[in-house]
Amino acid sequence: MPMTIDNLLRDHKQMIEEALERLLSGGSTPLHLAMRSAVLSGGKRYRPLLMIAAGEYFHVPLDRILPFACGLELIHNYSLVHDDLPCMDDDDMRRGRPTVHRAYGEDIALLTGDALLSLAFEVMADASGGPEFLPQKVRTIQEISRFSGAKGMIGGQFLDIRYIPEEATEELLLELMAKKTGGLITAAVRVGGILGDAPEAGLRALTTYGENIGLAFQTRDDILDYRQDESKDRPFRPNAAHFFGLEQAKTRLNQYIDRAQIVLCDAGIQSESLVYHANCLRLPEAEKRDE
Ligand code: GRG
Repeated sequence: MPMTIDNLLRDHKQMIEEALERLLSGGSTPLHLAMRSAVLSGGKRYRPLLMIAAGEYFHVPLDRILPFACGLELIHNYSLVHDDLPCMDDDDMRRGRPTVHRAYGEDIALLTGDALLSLAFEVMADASGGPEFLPQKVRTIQEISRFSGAKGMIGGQFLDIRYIPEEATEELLLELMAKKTGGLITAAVRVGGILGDAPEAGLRALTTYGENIGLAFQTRDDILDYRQDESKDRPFRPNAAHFFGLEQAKTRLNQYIDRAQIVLCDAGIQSESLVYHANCLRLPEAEKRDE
């Protein structure tokens, strides 16, 4: 029976879940329980799936890519734990459950994020592959460090917490989105390409694809949050639907997705999975009609 894209993604997701469970299986202290609860709580695993999709196109074996896919997902989960803290977004619920600081306390939540970040780098550094793999491994870890740190996700979060709607410019908002959300997403596809020795042109195309998917991801999230955010009793957070208006934000979302797909096509990268991951970001029909 031919493998459908849904079956392929289900298999990859299961493989990621099992690997994450293995990585988090030791220990029974509240810190260990909180780490498990933070990660093994039903995330979509969008970033590791993207990495695997990009890697597969360039013939990277799954066992080679898995430590980096898990590392990136651990970094994403640490960022969610810290982002939910009272000093950041102050959220009570995540993935339909109490946030880590709500369930375990702020002190444990802080340490949970720290420990997940350290574990991510341990897992990636431990990736096996022999001496000839070392330069590629170092380059991959460099990429992930850069896109998750002050030049990437954390830099974007910094712009987010300092955001003043009345003073915001389009350039600032796009930089914030590209770094905060686009950082890890761009890293995911680039790492797939790097592990597969993608040629420079291929890597450039993957980067532009990732950048557009990153902007699409955050724009979509902002559109879905828009009405809800307005009713929240808290300082107004950066939101593309608020900045551009709901209609223009919807147009932009489609443009980002289209651009991501066109750049792949222009580079001759015929990956059904990468096209699928971009299309996943289109709005649900009900949201399109509700205007
Ligand atoms: C505070 C360290 C620190 C970083 C904050 C990524 C980030 C930077 C904050 C997360 C909050 C947020 C709204 C980010 C925008 C990206 C986003 C919508 C994240 C949620 O990602 P999903 O939908 O979540 O992939 P799941 O639950 O599926 O993993």
